[in-house]
Amino acid sequence: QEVEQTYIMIKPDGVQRGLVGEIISRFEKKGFLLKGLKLFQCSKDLAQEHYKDLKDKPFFPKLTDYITSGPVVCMAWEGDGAVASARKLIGATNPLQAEPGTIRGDLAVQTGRNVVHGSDSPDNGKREIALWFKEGELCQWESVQTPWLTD
Ligand code: YYY
Ligand code: MG
Repeated sequence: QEVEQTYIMIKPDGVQRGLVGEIISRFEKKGFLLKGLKLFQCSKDLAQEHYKDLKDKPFFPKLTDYITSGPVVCMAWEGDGAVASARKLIGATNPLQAEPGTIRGDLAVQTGRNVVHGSDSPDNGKREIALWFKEGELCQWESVQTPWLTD
């Protein structure tokens, strides 16, 4: 059985505000395994495909404009329970409701500029990683930390 993977993306505001290292660090320190990482300027088509479940929402045009407004940092992180745990590390969609200690709770104030994306299910984790990464962009490797993180 394959290990769960989640797609995490630092949105253009996170990149512009110099929060890339801070955000990556939270997932790295937690103990997930980094499988893919790149700085990337995405097309409107890709942003629309990524957020296709929201295409009928009134904020959809603004959301896709925002995601394409500058480079994003695309990441694939792996680990048991990585999807739900990453959502907890990220915090609530509205940063004013996100708990202190979460990325959005600590680093953002507005839903429309909430600095980071995380997949909401293992199936979407797979779908989104396949959407944002090409063949050969993910690395198969083992971390020396694994025996110190798991029994
Ligand atoms: O998964 P998450 O990012 O926490 O929220 P979603 O409900 O999937 O919405 C995706 C994205 O859309 C959200 O991060 C900000 C934006 N958005 C918005 O601009 N206004 C809303 N009322 C709801 C969501
Ligand atoms: Mg979502």
